[in-house]
Amino acid sequence: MPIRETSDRMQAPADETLLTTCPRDCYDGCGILVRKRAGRIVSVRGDPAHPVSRGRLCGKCATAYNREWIDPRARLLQPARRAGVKGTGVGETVSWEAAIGEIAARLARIESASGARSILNVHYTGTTSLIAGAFPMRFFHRLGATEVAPDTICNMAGHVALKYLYGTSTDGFDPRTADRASCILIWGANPHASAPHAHAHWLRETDAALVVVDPIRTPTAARADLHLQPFPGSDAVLAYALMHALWRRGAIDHDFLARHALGWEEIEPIVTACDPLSAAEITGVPAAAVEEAARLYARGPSLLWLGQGLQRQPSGGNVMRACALLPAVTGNLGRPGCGLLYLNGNLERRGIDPQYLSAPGLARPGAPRAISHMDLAAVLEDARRARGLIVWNMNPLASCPQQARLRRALAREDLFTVAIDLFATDTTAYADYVLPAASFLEFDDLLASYFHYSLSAQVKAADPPGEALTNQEIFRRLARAMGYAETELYESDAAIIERLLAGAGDSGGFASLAAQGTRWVAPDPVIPFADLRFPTPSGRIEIASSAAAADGLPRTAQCRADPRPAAGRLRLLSPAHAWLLNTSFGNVARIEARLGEATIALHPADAGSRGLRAGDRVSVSNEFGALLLKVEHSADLPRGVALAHKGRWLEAGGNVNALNGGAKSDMGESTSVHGVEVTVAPALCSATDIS
Ligand SMILES: Nc1nc2c(c(=O)[nH]1)N[C@H]1C(S)=C(S)[C@@H](COP(=O)(O)OP(=O)(O)OC[C@H]3O[C@@H](n4cnc5c(=O)[nH]c(N)nc54)[C@H](O)[C@@H]3O)O[C@H]1N2
Ligand SMILES: Nc1nc2c(c(=O)[nH]1)N[C@H]1C(S)=C(S)[C@@H](COP(=O)(O)OP(=O)(O)OC[C@H]3O[C@@H](n4cnc5c(=O)[nH]c(N)nc54)[C@H](O)[C@@H]3O)O[C@H]1N2
Ligand SMILES: [Mo]
Repeated sequence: MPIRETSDRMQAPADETLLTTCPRDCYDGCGILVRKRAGRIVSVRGDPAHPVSRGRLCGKCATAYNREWIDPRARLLQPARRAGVKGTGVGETVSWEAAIGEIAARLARIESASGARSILNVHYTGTTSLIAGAFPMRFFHRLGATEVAPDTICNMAGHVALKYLYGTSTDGFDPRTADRASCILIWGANPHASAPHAHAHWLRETDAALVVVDPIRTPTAARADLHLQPFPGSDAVLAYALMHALWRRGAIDHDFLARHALGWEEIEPIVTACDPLSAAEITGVPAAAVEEAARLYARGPSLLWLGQGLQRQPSGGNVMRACALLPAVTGNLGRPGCGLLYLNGNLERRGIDPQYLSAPGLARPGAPRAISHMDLAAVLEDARRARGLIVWNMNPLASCPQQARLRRALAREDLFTVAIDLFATDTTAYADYVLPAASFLEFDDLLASYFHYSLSAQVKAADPPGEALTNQEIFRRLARAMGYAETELYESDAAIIERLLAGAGDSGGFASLAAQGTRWVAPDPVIPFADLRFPTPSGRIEIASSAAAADGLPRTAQCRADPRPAAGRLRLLSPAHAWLLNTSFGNVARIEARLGEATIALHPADAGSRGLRAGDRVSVSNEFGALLLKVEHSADLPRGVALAHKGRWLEAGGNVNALNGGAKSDMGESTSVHGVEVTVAPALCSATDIS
């Protein structure tokens, strides 16, 4: 599917233009050019001078930002109080004063009756700008609410695994060093969908050989020099087979390992035993392809991009720990063109103190431990543990596991629920109070890409529609109504931006960054681990980790795969779709029309053995739920694997998360959503029967 602006309309006449930055949870972090006329936005496009967007937004953002996102008829405009049955979304508008006063009174009552820990704080990255993403945490720390650990829905297993090995998960290679690489290995990421500009420019402009490891022949994989197509969850075995092939060709850097790593001797016997031929029986990847990947990677310098899809497996932490060994065993670290990347999220590299932003110091002794998103439904249905719920920057009913159970829990009359969003969503329909949020086009903020080492300005282009307020202003008002005295709770956006920019060394202040849009953290590329010191307990790469052992995990990455699905079942992958961005844009009419009915893609042989033709309606089910989907045949999938993308809203009673039982991965209490197994059979009933 082409990723480009959906219309090449004549540029609307404008009397003012300004630069801003896209804050979606996306690797790209595009620069945006907003054109205004008579104070109103007339177009939102890619900034031609921006190194990432280069004058074009992706199709999904260009569509949404020029339509529903700036259309007051589509947006939430005023606070509303529930006036109907939970789930119907029926409410009556109320003033901000009334809404904030009533919410504060309810929260105070819950706190005195059952403790603030019985109020759940559910949030993620609906917007990733720094203040709108983190400032509300100041309020929640002060309140003493139970946080639902945000990364457990996305990438926590990978973070935990990389910290054991390298001491950090957020200091990846600088993409600008790609010109020095002879090979780029993309393992379990699909930038064609999830980083469309990196796919269109960064990957196209490199001379490096491109190797992609993905169970699906994605457009990213199809364009690569080499595609390895393992069965999902078997990547740790593939990683060991690759290390075996590297060992055979003398590409293991023993000198580097002796000086900078601990524990090679503990995995050496596994490496030497895991020959690509035996591994092929588990992974499905032919030995010759592994040998070829080893040849390309061994040439070096080589970059390794470890995607987030990679670790959303039952053994996702182990997978990440095994795959991330490659740079260590070949000495591909600390030099330009070398290294690995998971998420370049380290704010301190930009001179920004994350603790300042979210003020954990406001928490009082005995603050509750965070829970996992995998436990959200169970906790919410338990009246002893959950009396209140505040949701912001997230649409959990569409994005979280155990959808049917979560829906029942949200319907609890005695669960006091507040939801803050731009739009009326599946989740806001269950809230007692729905509060309208301002979009990124409506306030100033700062952004740090998690792929590029950059800092960007988010610049106010218009007033919020109706009475919508920024997340941070909503929580300032709530703090005031709760009678809190701490000054951190009231710090203004302008003061925060000034302080952040001073820390980041931007002497020109916000106006200067806003004129520029985006700047690199430093003119020269960042080289992580240049001194070959690692922030682990030993200061070395911990191939064998005592910290992991102390947490009850194996000392080293294991050479094992998730079990294959039981007979008759398929493993269901639900990764990012090129025209959706998580659950955002699931309500954009043009995108809905383009996507049409929700589908499940099956290998032609898996479809054939079930007597299913393309276009048939099927019931996709397991012990957690059932969905009615339309069949597509796809030879891009291996046998035994089905594909239904994430990000749709709950049409016909549910979306793909109706099938997600919420099993935790092996590390970080994180999601293993790509480990879901389903049965696919001809539909015998209609979608409404199923719901
Ligand atoms: N089956 C399956 N499920 C998945 C995944 C998967 O791979 N498969 N992936 C998971 C992953 S990786 C993630 S990150 C989660 C994401 O899941 P979500 O966090 O639920 O999705 P988002 O689209 O990021 O954002 C949710 C909401 O934020 C709102 N929003 C946007 N800007 C603002 C703002 O400024 N203020 C407020 N208050 N709201 C705003 C949007 O309108 C949207 O409703 O989904 C997870 N769910
Ligand atoms: N267009 C678009 N862009 C997005 C998002 C979106 O929803 N839409 N979501 C954003 C968010 S929150 C995130 S976290 C990122 C995620 O973006 P990515 O890091 O690219 O991760 P995913 O899209 O979950 O999955 C990427 C690939 O991993 C593959 N995969 C699944 N299981 C396995 C496995 O066992 N082994 C291997 N080797 N590969 C496997 C899938 O087939 C898929 O092609 O994208 C961000 N960007
Ligand atoms: Mo994510």
